[in-house]
Amino acid sequence: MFVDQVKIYVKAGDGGDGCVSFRREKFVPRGGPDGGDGGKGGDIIFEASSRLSTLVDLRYQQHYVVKHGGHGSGHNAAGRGSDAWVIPVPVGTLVRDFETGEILGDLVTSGQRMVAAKGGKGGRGNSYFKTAIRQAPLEAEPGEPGASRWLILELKLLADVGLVGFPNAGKSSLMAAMTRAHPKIGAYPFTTLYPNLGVATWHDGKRRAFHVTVADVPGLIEGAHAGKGLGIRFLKHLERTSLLLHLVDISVTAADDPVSEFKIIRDEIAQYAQTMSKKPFMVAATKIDIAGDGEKLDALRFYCGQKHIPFFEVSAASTSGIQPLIRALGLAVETHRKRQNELSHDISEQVSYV
Ligand SMILES: Nc1nc2c(ncn2[C@@H]2O[C@H](COP(=O)(O)OP(=O)(O)OP(=O)(O)O)[C@@H](O)[C@H]2O)c(=O)[nH]1
Ligand SMILES: [Mg+2]
Repeated sequence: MFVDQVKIYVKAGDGGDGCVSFRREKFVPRGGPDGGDGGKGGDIIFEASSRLSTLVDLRYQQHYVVKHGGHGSGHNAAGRGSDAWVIPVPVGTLVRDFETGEILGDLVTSGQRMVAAKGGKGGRGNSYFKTAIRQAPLEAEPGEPGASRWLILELKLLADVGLVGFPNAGKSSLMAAMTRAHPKIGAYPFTTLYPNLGVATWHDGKRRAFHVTVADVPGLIEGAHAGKGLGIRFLKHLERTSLLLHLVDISVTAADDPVSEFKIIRDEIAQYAQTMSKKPFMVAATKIDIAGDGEKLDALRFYCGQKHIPFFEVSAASTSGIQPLIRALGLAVETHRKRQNELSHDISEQVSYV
C-alpha cells in the first residue's frame, strides 16, 4: 500500500529526576550529600532511508513515546539516559508541525537525520547544591519534560523526470524500458495506482555515467483536477522534478487527435498548479511500432515543431528511440542541476557580502 501522508504524535523522553541522598558509611561521620543526577530523556529522530518508498508503517502506529531517563541515585550515581527512538522514513519526507503548519525538516538524502522532539535534561542531584554554608542540601531538581507534538509527515518523491499522460499511454512500459524498475503494465487504463521510481543511466561520451531518476505516476484524464479518475493527487510527487515528459499514444488504437489529447493533459496540470505548468517539458510519441499509417504521429510532430517543444518518437516494445530520449533527458537534467547550483551559489555570495 502506498501512503504519502500521515499524522503522528511524538513525545521525547523526560529527563530523570535528580536524587537526594547522603553518604552513610562506617567511620565517615556526616558523609555529605551524594545524590546523583537524572539521565537525559531520549530524542525522537527521523532518518531518511532509500529502502522505504511509502509512509505506510507510520499509518499503523500513531504514537511514539520515548521512556524517561533513569533517576539519579546515591553514591553520586547518575541515571542512565534513555535511548533515542530512530524512526525510518522514505527519502523525500517533509515534516510539519500539525498546529502551526511550519516545515520542521525535509529529508532529501538517504541517511539524513533530524531531531523531531528533544529529550529533557536530567535533573541535578543534591550533591550539586552543596556549598560551604549548606552542607546538607535537601533539594534536587526534577527532570525536564521531553518535547512533544503532533506532526504531519508528507512524502513528496524526489525524481528528476516525471512521466505524465493519459492512462494506457505507455508510461510504465517506457519506465521499464528506460530503467531497471518493473512497474505493472496492463492493456487497460489505471494499471498504475501509485507512483513508482526508476533510475535511468546516461553516459556523456567521456565515460562518465549520470543517473536520472524517473517517476511514473497514475494516468490523468480530463477533469482529473475535479477528482475524475484517480484525480491529480499524485501530481504532488512531480512537484520536485526538473522536467516533465508528456507521453502521447499515437498507435492505431489511440484517440484520433493526439494534439488535443496532449492539450487536455497540459490543462489538467495548469489546473493543479501554475508552478507545474511552468516546468520545462518534452513530448514523446509512444508505441511507434504500431503507428499504422503514421498520420497521428505526423500531426503531433508537426505541432511540437511549430511550438518548439522538444519531440521524441519511442517504442517501449522495440526499444526504438529509447537511448536518444535518455540522453536528452540526461542533458536537460544536468543543465537544470547546474543552474540550481549556480543559483544557490549566487544567493550565498549575496548573503556573504551583505
Ligand atoms: N505495441 C506496443 N505496445 C505498448 C508500447 N508501450 C506500451 N504498450 C502497451 O500499452 C498498454 C498500456 O501500457 P502501460 O505501460 O501499462 O501504460 P500506462 O501509461 O502506464 O497506463 P496506466 O498505468 O494505466 O496509466 C499495455 O498493454 C502495453 O503493453 C509500445 O511501445 N508498443
Ligand atoms: Mg502505468
